[in-house]
Amino acid sequence: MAFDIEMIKKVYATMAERVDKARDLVGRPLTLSEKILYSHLWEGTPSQSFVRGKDYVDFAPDRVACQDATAQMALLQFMHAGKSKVAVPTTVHCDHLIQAKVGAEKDLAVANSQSKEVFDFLSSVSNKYGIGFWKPGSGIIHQIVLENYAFPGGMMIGTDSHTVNAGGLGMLAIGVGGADAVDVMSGMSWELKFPKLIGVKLTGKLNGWTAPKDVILKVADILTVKGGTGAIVEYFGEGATSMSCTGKGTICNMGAEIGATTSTFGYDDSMRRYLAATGRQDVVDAADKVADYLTADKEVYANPEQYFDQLIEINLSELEPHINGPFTPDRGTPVSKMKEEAAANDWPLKVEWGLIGSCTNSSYEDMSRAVSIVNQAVANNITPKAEFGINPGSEQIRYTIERDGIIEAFEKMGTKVFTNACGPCIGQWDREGADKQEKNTIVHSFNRNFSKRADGNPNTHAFVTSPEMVAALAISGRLDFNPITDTLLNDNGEEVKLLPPNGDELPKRGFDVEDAGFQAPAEDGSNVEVVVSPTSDRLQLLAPFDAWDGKNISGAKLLIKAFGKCTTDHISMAGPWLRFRGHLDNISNNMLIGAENAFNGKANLVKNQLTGSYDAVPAVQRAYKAAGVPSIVVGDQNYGEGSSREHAAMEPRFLGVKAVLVKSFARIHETNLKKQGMLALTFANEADYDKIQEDDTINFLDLTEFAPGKPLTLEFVHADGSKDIILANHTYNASQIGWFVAGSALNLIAAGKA
Ligand code: MIC
Ligand code: SF4
Repeated sequence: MAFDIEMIKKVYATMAERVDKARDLVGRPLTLSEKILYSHLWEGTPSQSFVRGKDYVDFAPDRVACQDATAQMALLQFMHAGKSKVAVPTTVHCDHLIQAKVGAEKDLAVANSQSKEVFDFLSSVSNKYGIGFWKPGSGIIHQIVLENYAFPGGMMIGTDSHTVNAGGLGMLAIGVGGADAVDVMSGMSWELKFPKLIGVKLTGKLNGWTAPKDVILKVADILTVKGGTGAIVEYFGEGATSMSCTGKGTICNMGAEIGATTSTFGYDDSMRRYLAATGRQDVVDAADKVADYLTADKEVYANPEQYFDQLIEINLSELEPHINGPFTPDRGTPVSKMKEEAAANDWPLKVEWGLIGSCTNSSYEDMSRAVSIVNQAVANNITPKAEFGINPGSEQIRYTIERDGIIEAFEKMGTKVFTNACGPCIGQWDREGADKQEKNTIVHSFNRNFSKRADGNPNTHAFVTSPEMVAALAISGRLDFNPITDTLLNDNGEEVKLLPPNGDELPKRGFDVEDAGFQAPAEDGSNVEVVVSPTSDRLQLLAPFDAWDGKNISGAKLLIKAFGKCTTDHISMAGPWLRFRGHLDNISNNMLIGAENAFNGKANLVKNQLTGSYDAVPAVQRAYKAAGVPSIVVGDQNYGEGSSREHAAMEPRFLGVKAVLVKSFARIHETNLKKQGMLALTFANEADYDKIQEDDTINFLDLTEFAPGKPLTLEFVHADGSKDIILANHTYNASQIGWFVAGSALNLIAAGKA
């Protein structure tokens, strides 16, 4: 039986009435995305139609999921909200804090001892407030959500950008910062600008070496890392229905890489099969009763150009395997072009490592298709040229692939089987020799490949591709190996051509697991004590941020003008810093250390305007804070791309930065800044970015008139006394301005005024 089946039935019980009402109000057939949005309004039955890309709307998500690295901050905030229990079903998953070093058993034991304090904290807070707790080793949040909680037509939020993975089961699942999760856990509405809609029509059928991953690698190449901003991507067509449910999950998962709010697919047989295989026939029975409401109206998919803001068509029969990277997930190269591209760009051709796993590609089907390539290598006496590592997505998958001989087959090739966790995907990879910073290439089935992300080495060229392609490239040891046309030489000197992958969508003998790693919360948690040691370097209780003093900010210094790509990995690095995710003061020492200073091209070296000397960004900001001098950060396009981590907003807030002024923002980061009481501003005229100079002092001229839709005026005083007046746009509505005024959204909740 599914968890929370009564909640799911309740959602379905009102679906028809709400969607029918919405269709009347909107006055035309509805997409699936609209059906889910309109059936999850905070007000209940819809009473008006909303303008996409413009109206802020209050929603009522069905559930919340948090992972350990973000849950610490989310739950520290929730503890301030004054509630005794979470208002909607919520889970916490321990997956980010486990290092991949020697292999699952030892690595997990090390994590359990090193992060004991944090896991104990998360487990006791979960127990106290009615939250389901998934222990370290149980698996990666998004895989567990897909296996246990996601349901067609549902809406959920999660404190991780890849929450969107649950779109594979026909949900609208959206990544948010912890403060947003706190709203919903506290029984409040959750606000989102009504998204635009991008339709992706999939014709034809996947075949040969092409996998679901290639669909999203292609979409990323088309739309780029910001092309999906503010939009939901809805996939449909014969190519969609012929694909597995976990394959759909892969596609939705990497929707985060194009900045999309989320992605989804209509309810179909692949979802029925997956739900049944994961023990949720009850969800199938309930969903079948409202099946028409769990996909778009027929007219929509027949004439999609009339209903979507943008339409993309991809013919799967012609789609080639893609290899995206390095350093950005939207740089797509079809396998047939890799020889030229790699040579033209001087990418190291030798592949050092092949990694299969992460929340994107760690399903049973992924492992089974990848191992079909590995088996061919073993059978043909081919010694793999690169090292191999896998991370199963969950204990259920690990147990089942072990039972089915898949792990053994991987091990025959010397593969390291890491814990069911994020591992190398988030820099939790103790890669031997990474400190030498050699230029090298790795291939992986993950979603992100930003600089330094996997192993901390800025010279590691990481390429993203499907699990089966990772297997082929790692066996060949070459980035430009094309398994469709090229052959390999085996240990007997014979030429061998690999056959295309084949595998089982779902285990023939069903899934199995002994201990999935779940801990249900206490019925009554009022007596559970949550202890945070005042001397801990891992956890720190939060103190409320100061309210706005009602005055214009004046005499602010420019802390950094960041140039080019500035993701949340650049603003608040993960890897070794994950250990401080529950301690705001300590983690603030990584603030913006990865961002490139536009004035000297260096990372983590900025001018301290009080002394004239250069120092690390956190040190300079701490000096400004100590002197009571406000500061601002200037950035480029798509600032804050990537993760949902609100540390990237809380750190500057905590250290005294007042505003972040950029060419454009990624959605989650912009909201995180607003929620923490910061000013998130964009240049009205992007070219003004060039006017900002290293020694600038900034005065806000009309912050006292801060109002929705009204740009703010900033005066930049340069070192020679000359001035530039710069207009800054913002997207704050009235209640969001309230967060700024109060010092943070949480301050309002704590005061009972939200
Ligand atoms: C990521 O993939 O970058 C993460 C780590 O999962 C983040 C969350 C975090 O920083 O904790 C995300 O994607 O939101
Ligand atoms: Fe974990 Fe990587 Fe997925 Fe983020 S993208 S949740 S780090 S596996």
